[in-house]
Amino acid sequence: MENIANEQKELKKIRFINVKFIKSASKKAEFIADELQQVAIVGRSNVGKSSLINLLVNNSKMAKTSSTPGRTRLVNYFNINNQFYLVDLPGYGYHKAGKEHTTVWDNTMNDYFTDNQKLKAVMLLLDARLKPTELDKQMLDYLAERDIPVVLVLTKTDKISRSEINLQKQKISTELRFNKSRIVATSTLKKQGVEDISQILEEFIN
Ligand SMILES: Nc1nc2c(ncn2[C@@H]2O[C@H](COP(=O)(O)OP(=O)(O)OP(=O)(O)O)[C@@H](O)[C@H]2O)c(=O)[nH]1
Ligand SMILES: [Mg+2]
Repeated sequence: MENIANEQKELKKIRFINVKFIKSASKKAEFIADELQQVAIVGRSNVGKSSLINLLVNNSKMAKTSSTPGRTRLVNYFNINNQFYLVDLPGYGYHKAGKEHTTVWDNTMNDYFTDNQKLKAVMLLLDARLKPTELDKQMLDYLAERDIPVVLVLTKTDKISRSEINLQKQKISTELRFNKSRIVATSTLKKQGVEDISQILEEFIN
């Protein structure tokens, strides 16, 4: 019986097989509003959003990554198996000289999240080594207020030990009052976390 249940789970898991970059949008008029569902990726600048996309789709050149924060300034859409869009959003908390971000969402982000019926889940990325910032908490509250399901993704776990990863999961779960089963540890360097994310996303995409 258990085998059958496991097999069914395997079959339902999200696979990233047929992946296409569709477009970059800079304003509401350019956003995609077709019938496909969407899963968005948000997080502080430089936390590893574009790298995570590349890990998931198994192509290091799909999304542009950079060691310079603030690289992704646009909303980038990737079509996954004609099943849903993976959406790479601009990072927050990037301090450009004379232009400080005091809130998480600029107008583009607000427009993206407002009345987006096709948005089924958001992956909120947190550096596994750091405490969540005020902006991370604002983002989480913002999504909670809109009843948008969130998966917390810890990035760069290759930089800490396994026990530190577990401790961090526990701390974050307590501090943010967040269900531990929705916290995933990832490393793009070690190619870890794809299976867990695939399984969790399956709950939201149908
Ligand atoms: N060691 C390690 N480095 C990582 C990992 N993921 C990302 N990085 C590095 O972190 C830096 C930022 O990665 P990006 O994927 O460009 O980050 P981003 O969140 O898309 O950044 P913005 O587009 O600027 O908001 C790059 O130098 C990556 O190589 C990881 O799992 N392990
Ligand atoms: Mg990026």
